[in-house]
Amino acid sequence: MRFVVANWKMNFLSGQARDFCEAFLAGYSPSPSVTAAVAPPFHLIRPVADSLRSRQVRVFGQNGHAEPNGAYTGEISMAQLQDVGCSGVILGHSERRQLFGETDDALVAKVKAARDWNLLPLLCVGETLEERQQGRTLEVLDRQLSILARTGPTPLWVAYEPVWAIGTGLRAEVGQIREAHAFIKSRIVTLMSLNFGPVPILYGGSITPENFPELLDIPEVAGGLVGGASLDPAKFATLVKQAG
Ligand code: G2H
Repeated sequence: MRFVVANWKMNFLSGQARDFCEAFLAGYSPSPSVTAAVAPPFHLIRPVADSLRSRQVRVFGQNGHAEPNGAYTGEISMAQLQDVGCSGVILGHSERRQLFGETDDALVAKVKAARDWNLLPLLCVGETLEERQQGRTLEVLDRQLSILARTGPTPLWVAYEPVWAIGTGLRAEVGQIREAHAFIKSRIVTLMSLNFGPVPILYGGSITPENFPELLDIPEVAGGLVGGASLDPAKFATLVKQAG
């Protein structure tokens, strides 16, 4: 099974999302060997879920709060994500970590809350350019993954997203991806009892239909978390097809 997840980030108004779904569905046929998901901004979750559900495309949140409700202005809870049709949630994206101060400690509670509300956590990990240049890539991945020792067993997907490859057009090299994915896999096996089966490890960072086939050839890569290219319905349909 392979996995392709669209991370729309803070893009699209209602009409644009409607047009996307229409165009995407015209070029998409479900395959038993691919799980496709779209993570829209909050205001689009319900209409996108309604539109894509019949074709087995899953809908994820891009972030969620650990508390089920309460005085947290501007936040959305895992319960609310589930209520509007999500079956998973992206957690720990580097933009959340860098721009909104999301910490590893906060992610422990978020992963637990996602599990409690039957949302699949898609945990993002990855090093900055400075950390890579300092030879600290595996140390950073180790720290980010160590939260799993505190969450308890959970169904999980992980995305390796080197921060320097996100939205920059710079894609990590095959050797760098292999090394990081193999390390992530070995840490997950140590940190978690794999009661929920093997954990898929996706790559993310400047994926396009031009480079995705080469990425999918890497045995350690179970699929992709796609930002920019996922905003084009034809490109996203192509990426899902390539994974099949
Ligand atoms: C990384 C990725 C999606 P992009 O953030 O999560 O975005 O494909 O634009 O690099």
